[in-house]
Amino acid sequence: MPTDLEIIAQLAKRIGRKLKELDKISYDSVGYQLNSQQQVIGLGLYQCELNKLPAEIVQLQNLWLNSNKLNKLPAEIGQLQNLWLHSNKLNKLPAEIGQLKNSCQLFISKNPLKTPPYEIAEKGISAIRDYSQSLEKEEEKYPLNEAKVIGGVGKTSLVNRLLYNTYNDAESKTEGINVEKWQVAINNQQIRLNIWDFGGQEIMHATP
Ligand SMILES: Nc1nc2c(ncn2[C@@H]2O[C@H](COP(=O)(O)OP(=O)(O)OP(=O)(O)O)[C@@H](O)[C@H]2O)c(=O)[nH]1
Ligand SMILES: [Mg+2]
Repeated sequence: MPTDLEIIAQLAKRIGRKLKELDKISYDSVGYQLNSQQQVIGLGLYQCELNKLPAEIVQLQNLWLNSNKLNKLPAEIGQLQNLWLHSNKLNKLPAEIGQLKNSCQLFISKNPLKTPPYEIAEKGISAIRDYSQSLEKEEEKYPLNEAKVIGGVGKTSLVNRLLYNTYNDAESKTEGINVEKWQVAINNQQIRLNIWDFGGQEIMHATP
């Protein structure tokens, strides 16, 4: 397991920015905050062109990611007390955001948010949780189908274009499998589709 400081060093390299230790993180900080055990408890990445949140940093308490290009959040965001996502490209919040504590502060303005609608998201975690639960109940009424995306280059890009009409020319490689839900109307019938986006590497290991 890399230490928190090693993770910070890797992250700094990946985004090509210097990350400094700071006493306090605020909306335009670029740096990190340590506790007395040298654990990173706060991270600010203002305007860092970040399009994907590294999964390793999700044990943090305070995460400030204002003015980036995030269009997805990892599902594992459990421990946060403050999550600042002002000015990103998020059009949906993962259902796992409902697992955050009700007291977690979420700042989500200036995102092209569709699910949940912005009016719900700004009410906070418990409103988001209620909304995704009611959505799940509603969804259960429709038939569920599965689609598996395997093959050469461009799987994730294809899924993103279909679901979100976005394209990222620096798409990072998919680790494992990423399942995206899509609700689509075909011949006037609502259909639920789970799209399984496989990482190229993993599928090769799994099929000797
Ligand atoms: N020129 C061009 N580049 C593409 C196209 N589709 C994807 N790419 C680029 O090719 C790279 C890999 O695309 P991904 O969509 O991540 O490919 P993937 O099949 O999901 O790859 P793994 O997750 O590693 O299996 C990214 O840099 C994309 O921007 C395309 O149609 N044309
Ligand atoms: Mg991929």
